Amino acid sequence: MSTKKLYLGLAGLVIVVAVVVGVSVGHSSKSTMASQSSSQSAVATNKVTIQNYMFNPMAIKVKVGTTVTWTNDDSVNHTVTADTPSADAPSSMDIASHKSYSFTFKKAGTYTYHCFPHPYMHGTVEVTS
Ligand SMILES: [Cu+2]
Repeated sequence: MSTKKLYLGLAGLVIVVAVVVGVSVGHSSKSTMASQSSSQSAVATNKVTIQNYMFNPMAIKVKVGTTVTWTNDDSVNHTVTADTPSADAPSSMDIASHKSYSFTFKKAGTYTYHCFPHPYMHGTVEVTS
């Protein structure tokens, strides 16, 4: 029996294991990075700026009873219109350039909203008790 052959076989096995482990480690670290960049967490603030046809920050979180103010920094009118209209959700008239709109959230929940003239503009307010 040749010990040289046995060693060669073991070396080959070690290489195969190393490659498999290396690939799976590389994979998992990549997928972790992808999930981190895709999950956008809500910002704790009560001020939203409307600029370049976007709500900034797009997602905010506040406590029940907080008044949130949206300020329009664009030259065109925008609105803050709840996706699901209710007395507990924001619904502004046109917010003119450099004007603002405020709404007090009295009930916990996740409120998604958009801009009426520009339905591709989206925002979210997470209200917690
Ligand atoms: Cu708009």
